[in-house]
Amino acid sequence: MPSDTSRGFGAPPPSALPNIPWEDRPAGSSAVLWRSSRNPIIRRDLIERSNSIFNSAVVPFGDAFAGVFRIDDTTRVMNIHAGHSADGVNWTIEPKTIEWRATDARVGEIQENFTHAYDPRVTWLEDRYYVTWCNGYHGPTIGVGYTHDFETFHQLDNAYLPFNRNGVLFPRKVGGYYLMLSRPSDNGHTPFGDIYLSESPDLIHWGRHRHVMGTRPWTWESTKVGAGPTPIETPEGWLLFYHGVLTSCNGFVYSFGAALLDLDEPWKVIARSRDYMIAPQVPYEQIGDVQNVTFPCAALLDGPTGRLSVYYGAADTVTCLAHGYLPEIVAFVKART
Ligand code: BMA
Repeated sequence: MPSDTSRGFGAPPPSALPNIPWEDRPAGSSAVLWRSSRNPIIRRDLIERSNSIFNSAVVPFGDAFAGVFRIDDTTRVMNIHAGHSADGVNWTIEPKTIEWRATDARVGEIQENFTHAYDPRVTWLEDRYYVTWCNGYHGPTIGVGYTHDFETFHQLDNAYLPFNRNGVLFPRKVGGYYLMLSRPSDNGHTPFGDIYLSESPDLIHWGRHRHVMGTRPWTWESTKVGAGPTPIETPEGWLLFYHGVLTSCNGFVYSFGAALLDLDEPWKVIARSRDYMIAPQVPYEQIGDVQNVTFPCAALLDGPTGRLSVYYGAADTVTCLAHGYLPEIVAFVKART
């Protein structure tokens, strides 16, 4: 637990993050994002009865870091757990799953049907950390909840009808509404998927759904795309890391890149990288419970230096880090759009 609780309890995370987990670009590399030499930073069996820890979300919290982690247990139930870290690399993860307190009796109706919770995102919004995740309710849909302290968690209603995945909140209202990206899907390993944007006055009722972006034939993102970390506000637009999937003769291949969305009308894409930034190319991304998966769910930014660190799941088994510089990432997105 962070010793200084003056931040993280009701105060926004700082834009300067001098303690961001970081490694310089390796000599001789020209990659826009490079992998941490400490990968995988979280091994699959960090806690008891854990089969795998991946596709997880991290935020600054106090003088340290907190997160919500996807853990598939040894029964292969998918659920989410809170965790803390002083340096963003070495994590202490709660052995118990998050116990959601219903914000009203009707939320209890959806809790009675718990089947699974996975692929969390965490977003500082107004005065608290919101968590969105893939919540099983007659199939996958998007669960929404919040916490002030990563100890007590409160659950709101699901955002959408099933089937939906990859629900990602914007970190502020735009045009007077809360905004969320999502990817309508099917009840299986969905062989399609575009990113949509929905708006809400209260984080409960979602509507005015707009198409944001779809697939691109004959590329790394030809089968489906899905939003990754919370969009990052830049003067050039909202920077959205997203995963793209192609179907090879051995199944799905999950890579990731980024796009820039209009600041005021984020359903409009300003630029989008033709090339992926990370694709499964090293053993811990290629070999695991699901081969060939790199799946980003969170990013940290040190504003003054532009240093940016992305947390991504690898091969549905472990959690990894990659690093880059925000201005270079934006330039990469705009260079070959
Ligand atoms: C998606 C989700 C992700 C997973 C990916 C690859 O449908 O289940 O959690 O990383 O498939 O298996």
